[in-house]
Amino acid sequence: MRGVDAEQLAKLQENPANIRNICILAHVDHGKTTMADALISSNGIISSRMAGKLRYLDSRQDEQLRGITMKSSAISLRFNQGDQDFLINLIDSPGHVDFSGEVSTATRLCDGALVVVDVVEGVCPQTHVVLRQAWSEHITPCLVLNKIDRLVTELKYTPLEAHLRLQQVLEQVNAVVGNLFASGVLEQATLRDTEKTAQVSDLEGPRPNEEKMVYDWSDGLEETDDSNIYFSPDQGNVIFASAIDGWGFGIDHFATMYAAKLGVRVEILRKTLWGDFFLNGKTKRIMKGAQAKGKKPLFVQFILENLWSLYDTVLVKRDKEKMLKIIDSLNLKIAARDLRHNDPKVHLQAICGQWLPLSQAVLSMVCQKLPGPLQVDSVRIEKLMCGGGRRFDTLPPQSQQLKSAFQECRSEEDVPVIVYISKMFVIDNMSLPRNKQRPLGEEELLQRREDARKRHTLRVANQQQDTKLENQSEMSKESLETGTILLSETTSEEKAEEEGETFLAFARVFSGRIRKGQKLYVLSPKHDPMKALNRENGALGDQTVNELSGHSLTEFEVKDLYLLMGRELEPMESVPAGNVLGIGGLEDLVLKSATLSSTVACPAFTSMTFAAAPIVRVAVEPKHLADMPALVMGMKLLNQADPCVEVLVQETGEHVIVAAGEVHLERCLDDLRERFAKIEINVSEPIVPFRETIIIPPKIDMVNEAIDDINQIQRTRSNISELESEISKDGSLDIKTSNKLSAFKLRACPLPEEVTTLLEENTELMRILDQASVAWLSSRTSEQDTSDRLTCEVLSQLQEFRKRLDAAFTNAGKRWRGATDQIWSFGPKRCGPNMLLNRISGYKRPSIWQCLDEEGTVGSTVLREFDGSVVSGFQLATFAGPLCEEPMMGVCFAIENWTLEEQSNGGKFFSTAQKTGVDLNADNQSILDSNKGPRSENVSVPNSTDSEPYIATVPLDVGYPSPLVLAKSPTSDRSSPSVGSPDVTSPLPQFVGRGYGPLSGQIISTVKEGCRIAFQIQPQRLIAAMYKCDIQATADVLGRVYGVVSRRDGSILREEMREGSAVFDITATLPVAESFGFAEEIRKRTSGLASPQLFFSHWQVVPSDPFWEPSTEEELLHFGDKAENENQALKYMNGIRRRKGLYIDKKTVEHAEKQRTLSKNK
Ligand SMILES: Nc1nc2c(ncn2[C@@H]2O[C@H](COP(=O)(O)OP(=O)(O)OP(=O)(O)O)[C@@H](O)[C@H]2O)c(=O)[nH]1
Ligand SMILES: [Mg+2]
Repeated sequence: MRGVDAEQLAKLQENPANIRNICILAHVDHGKTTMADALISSNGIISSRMAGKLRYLDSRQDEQLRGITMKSSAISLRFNQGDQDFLINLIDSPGHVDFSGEVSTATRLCDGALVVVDVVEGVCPQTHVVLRQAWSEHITPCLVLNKIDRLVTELKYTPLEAHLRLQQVLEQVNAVVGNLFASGVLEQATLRDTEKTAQVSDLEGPRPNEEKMVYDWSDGLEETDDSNIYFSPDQGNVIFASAIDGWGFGIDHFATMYAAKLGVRVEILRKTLWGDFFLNGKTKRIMKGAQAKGKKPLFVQFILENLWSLYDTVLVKRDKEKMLKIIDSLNLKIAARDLRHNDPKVHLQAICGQWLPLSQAVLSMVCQKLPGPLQVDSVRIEKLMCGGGRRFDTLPPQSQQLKSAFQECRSEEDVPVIVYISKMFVIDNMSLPRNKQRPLGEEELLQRREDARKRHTLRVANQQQDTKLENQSEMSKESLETGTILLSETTSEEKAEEEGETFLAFARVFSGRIRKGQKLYVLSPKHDPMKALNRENGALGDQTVNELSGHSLTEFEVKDLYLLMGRELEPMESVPAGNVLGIGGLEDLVLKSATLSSTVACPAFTSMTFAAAPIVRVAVEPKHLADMPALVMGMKLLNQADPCVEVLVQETGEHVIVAAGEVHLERCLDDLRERFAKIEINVSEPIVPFRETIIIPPKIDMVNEAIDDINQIQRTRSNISELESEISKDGSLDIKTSNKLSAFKLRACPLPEEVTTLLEENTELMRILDQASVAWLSSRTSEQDTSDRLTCEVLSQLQEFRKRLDAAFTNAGKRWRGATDQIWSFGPKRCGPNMLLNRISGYKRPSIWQCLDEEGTVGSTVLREFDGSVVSGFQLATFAGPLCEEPMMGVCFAIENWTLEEQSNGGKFFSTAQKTGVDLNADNQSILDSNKGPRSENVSVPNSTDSEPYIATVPLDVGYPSPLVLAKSPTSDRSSPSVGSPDVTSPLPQFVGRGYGPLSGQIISTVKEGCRIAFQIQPQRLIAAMYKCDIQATADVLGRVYGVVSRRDGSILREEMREGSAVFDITATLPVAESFGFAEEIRKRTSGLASPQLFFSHWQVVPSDPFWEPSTEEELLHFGDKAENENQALKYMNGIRRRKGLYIDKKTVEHAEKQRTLSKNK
């Protein structure tokens, strides 16, 4: 029988002071859902006997089958403490690494979290992840040390050993928190420092502590108070529990109990019950130093020993008499039905459930220690409101005022409504309240009875008239038939409605009250409150909405609101601020997450960060081609229903699903088959991403013999394209465009490892840098300052990135000196782990770092024409390398010379590069002038014989925004992906290079081709994506685990025996390409005793050369002349090439002649 109904909960929703929005976070299988069961049973939603067995919040069939949670789901509970009623909106999250996206969606809506740790397994990888997630979302965590029963029953620890173990686990967790705290403080300190110096330099010029050359990183760490961030039982933020047996307690419970018995004050006991204190029997005083004196700590004496003896009596000795005594002494009332039960576990659970109810302990901690919606951290609000490194004070004043709406969390009519949707989820229509049979009231029952009676009498009367009906006319028969048909039609419609699926938004009201029929805006991430407000002020209200709709905001009417009750939903008329809810009718407007608001001044919330990036891809196709539309539709729905999956159509036309891991992929495919597309599908082998790179030529061969001189250049000669090119002995390449107007000298070399790692880690910064640099260039011309929109934090991060890059280059040796300032672009996508360097002696282009420098420190700013085309060529080359068209990584292309001949009227070409530049500093005005028309008279080219100067135009390709295109460029290339000036319809004849197409296009393809050839000159390698893999296994299955790991080309990094147990913690790495079925195989081979957790860790070069053939005598001797089987890189490469339909250099028939001869002889 349910203890609380929806009306009561709705009433509780009105009092934000007594609302707690919390989520349960932990590593996989540490007992989150089991604990949620215990909490749910306290509200009578499930019986306490079924708690732990039912796993009520795992409502999907596959969740129940596999025993893991796959999605986060919410339930609202009531908790009564003293004279106060609390509303707990509880969200259970999955712990499996593949579903960590769901954790992000849960934490975003909460103010507090319960972090559960299995005391036997201790802190595991996902525990780190969830703690970091809670930290970065600024939500307060509390700790539950779970599965303490395992210390008694499985590990057979004594209470003293168990106490030690609990201390260890607590220390482990606090170490993680301490690290997070320290890094947070240091970040803040650096930020403060940067801000301070920036302010001072603004005022005075010279920096105050320039003489202080050594920065003390621990600055600020000591003065910041960290006492309240740690978990400590005496602070009341730790619960000791066994979710499966339904018990749990905090120190407070025992402190109050023993205070009366021992005559000691509660506060003293609270401080001493956990820790190194003991009770001196003689003096009856609590003393310090239990360990040193070999005494039992209070925690052992007063708590653990009692628990241990209960377990011993009930489970081991099964001593019923003693058990009854214990029940009596604890003053418990156990139902006779439970006492009669044969299973001692039932006795134990009945006793513990009453003595130390888990729900009581956990929920009272939640109410006391976790913040409610009224105490939302102000830093958190600012972070939520400002995405993309934007500063809070750059938001328009109306938007800044909304901060107080967040903090006050009011729900009166005049308060703006702000709702955040963190994910969309699907439920089948059957679970919608409108399709559910609700229990009938007494009056309705009477009415129905009356109706039935009437129908019966009517039927009897009809039967009597049957004979007359036989003579009825045809027409009336027909009408009767149509009537039935109509009737059956409506029922089939209803059936379809019941069978379908409905999307609901998983959301939280942060301010105001959302109600049915209300009109709200859906704000897309691109929504800029400033723009919207300007428009609203400038024009009529309705018009603005129409103008903006479809761009960044859409208006909609709220249709259905639901209270989320786990597997059930309760319809609501309105929901006030501070609550979690479900919203219907948004499937066409919201893809995955969104912000809803009643005011356009509200900025879109910062997007969520996902801990696991999707990495496993498969291509899917329908079994029957006619089902293609269903597949496309199904993929769309799948994308919407899962926060972490990506679906895309590749250039090849393949429909691809990208999932976070194997388990996630399997769930996605099941959903696609059974829920969204409802068709049979074929699924390709997993597509694993690879990267291509080059290395420094190896010094030894495959049999460890020194290589004298392998001439790599020989091999690439045959591949060289029709473009005119020449490879010189030092490994550089000279290449000319097909019209011979421009020539390049370039060279490829591997980037130092440290640099590649830096680039890889700072993709987001590089993107911001690129945008800022483009904005900087455009602000030179349009004179609007855009740089101040970057927060100090981002600016200091960028400066730091530059410094670290510089240091990495310096460490790498002389040849890299000054490379940081020569960076032309990163690639692919302008923010990848490859670099284009400008080593052209006469070309000093504006540095990419210039946007960070103070005004006035700008160096040379000559931007040469076609600069953008060179960058585009580089982007294309790095996007798909020559090995198997996978992106490049860790490659540096240095352009050492670039000549650009100028075309004269008579078709003669002349000029060197330096002459065709635009000095942005000196000629700023001229450029501005040139903006007014296609050709400028003001800008002249020295030595130019052409009467029509073309240098004032800067045609920029891929990625440059249109303001940079200073004039309508006659040289713009229409074939390049995003040329900034769309109104150029045809290139002017003089810029078309002798029938070979526009020059900018030729430069793009020449640079691209040049980069590819330069890459091929060097020894090439594939880079494989690697998983890190954590396995916990007992000693007896260790050998089998190692067997499976090594068979799949994995390597063991670490192996540690856990103290006091026979369990080993193994960390290994494994290529993603070899990982499919790995978890399953390990589980099978070890009979389920070991189960690995895989998560993407890094990229690693495959050591073998994909083009290697045995050449030296030793190699031939060792491998024979066909050594393909040995070559892992070749296998990977051919696999990818085959999938992509590229040419493979492989004989399909080995001994064709022999076969023919054989058949002839037959
Ligand atoms: N011995 C013991 N087992 C427990 C306890 N709590 C949970 N379990 C068991 O641990 C297993 C995992 O429990 P779940 O509650 O599904 O764990 P979870 O954290 O929700 O797992 P995911 O949602 O998949 O991350 C189940 O078999 C539970 O019966 C406990 O306190 N003691
Ligand atoms: Mg679970």
